[in-house]
Amino acid sequence: MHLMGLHDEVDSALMRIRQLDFDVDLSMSQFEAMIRVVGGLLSIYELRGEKEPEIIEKVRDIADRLLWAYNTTSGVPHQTVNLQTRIHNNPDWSGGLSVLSELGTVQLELRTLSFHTGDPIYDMKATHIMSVIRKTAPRDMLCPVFMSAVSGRWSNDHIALGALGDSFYEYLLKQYLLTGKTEETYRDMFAAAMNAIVDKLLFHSIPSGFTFVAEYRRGDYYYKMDHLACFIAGTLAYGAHAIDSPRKAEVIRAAAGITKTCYLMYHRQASGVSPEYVEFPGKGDFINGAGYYLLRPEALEAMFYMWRLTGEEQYRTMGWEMFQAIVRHCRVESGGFAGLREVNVPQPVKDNLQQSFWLAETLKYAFLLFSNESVLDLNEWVLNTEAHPLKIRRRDPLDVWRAYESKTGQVRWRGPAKFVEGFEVETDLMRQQRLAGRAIRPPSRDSFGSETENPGDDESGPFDPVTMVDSVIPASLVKMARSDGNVQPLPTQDPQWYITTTTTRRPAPKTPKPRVSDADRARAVERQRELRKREKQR
Ligand code: DMJ
Repeated sequence: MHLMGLHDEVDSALMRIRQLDFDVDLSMSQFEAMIRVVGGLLSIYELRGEKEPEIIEKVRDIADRLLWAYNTTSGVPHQTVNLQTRIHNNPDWSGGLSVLSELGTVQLELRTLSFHTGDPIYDMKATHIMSVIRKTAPRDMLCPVFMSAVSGRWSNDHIALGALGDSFYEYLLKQYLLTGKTEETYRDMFAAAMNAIVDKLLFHSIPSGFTFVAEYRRGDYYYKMDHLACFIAGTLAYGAHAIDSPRKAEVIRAAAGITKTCYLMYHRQASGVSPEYVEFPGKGDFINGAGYYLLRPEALEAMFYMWRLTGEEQYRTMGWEMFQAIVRHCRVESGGFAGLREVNVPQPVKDNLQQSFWLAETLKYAFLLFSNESVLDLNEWVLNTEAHPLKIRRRDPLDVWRAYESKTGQVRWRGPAKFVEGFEVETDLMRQQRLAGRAIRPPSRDSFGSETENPGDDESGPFDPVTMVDSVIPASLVKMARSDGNVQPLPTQDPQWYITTTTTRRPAPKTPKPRVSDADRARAVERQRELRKREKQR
């Protein structure tokens, strides 16, 4: 609405947002809430000139609740979190594991939130996940789609650019772009993934030569492409250009091929709307997999990036045909839009749901495809995975600390940071608790500055209090410990900050924490609820 100049509508939406109460007994996906709610609110805050602190307070309220899901042994977040009870977990369908596209797609939002609040906790949580990934990722950066939140290790060989994997690859590039191309580690990770996608996952169907990206699992290729995977065309083309890859021409050619196939996924259906996924049996031309359409944006997203990059009219022509088909079949007479149950029929039946990404993404990409570039300058803005624009800022990773210091006066910025490799780091409080043989409880927000990184997982037993990966912490809070466990004094004269770049995991204590039974936990939650109710009544 803001990009379209509908400012009165934005005003009234913000009025409602101010009234939202996030203190509800409701479990939700921390990732979906992060990219939609946190991302959306940060975006409108920035687009309107960063003058409404109450929006940031709202974001902070929900983000702090979502961060409970990050209280795991590895620091890799669980999928689901309850906004009130703090209970967080990974559901059964994923075998109790965390999902790559979720844990790798919160960094733009959390780092932007740190910038605006001056509180580094969000940034640290986000970059910590990237460190866990980097430590165990294959050299080509094609990472399996599931990771254990306990060990921080991958759990199978399934590689996908569609469901479960997609936006992880998008955020490798966009993390590099968001900080004004200052963090080369993300450029390198993206470049590795980009090259591997083109070298290992890209195919051309027989006989028609449709370009597509396959999945890989159980030691073999699976020739299937999700509608979700169409985003990779835009990401590859935009990325090759942004990092000025020596393989730029080749990558843009591959991206153009994928974009064309995504168009054909629409064009070849009786309704003109794409199915959820297609299969290329034996690398043959595609046939429909699941035939439903959820109002997804990725094909129009590809058209948008290809148009911006090449200026070739064909992308507007294809996009217009797709957009018209969607509007023709998905518009609901009484208002709004809905998905379709089966697309390969002339008159598809609607489902009963308007996904929020229809407004945030699909319509936005369609609008931007036909707008002047000045409506959204990609030199100034990066679109998060839900297409909410976030402002590009050249950033020193220490800026969040400086801002925190100047705001609270709690720590003083005087000198350069000390980069520490091969050390474990622990704060005084961590040390005291370790020596006393006590597991550290997850910190409350108030305890920031003493215990922020890698809080223990209250559900999966004791955690290693001295593991801290690629973090920035003020020297005043640090004791150094070598990996043999002997605590050493600070090794140099009075550095103000420590940045750890590696860590050695200390074996978890032998004596397991007494397990709390499900019944006990349920009783405790019930008790809490009762107390809160009484509190409210009072
Ligand atoms: C959106 O929520 C985001 O683009 C996400 O990254 C994956 N897919 C949906 C829309 O299809």
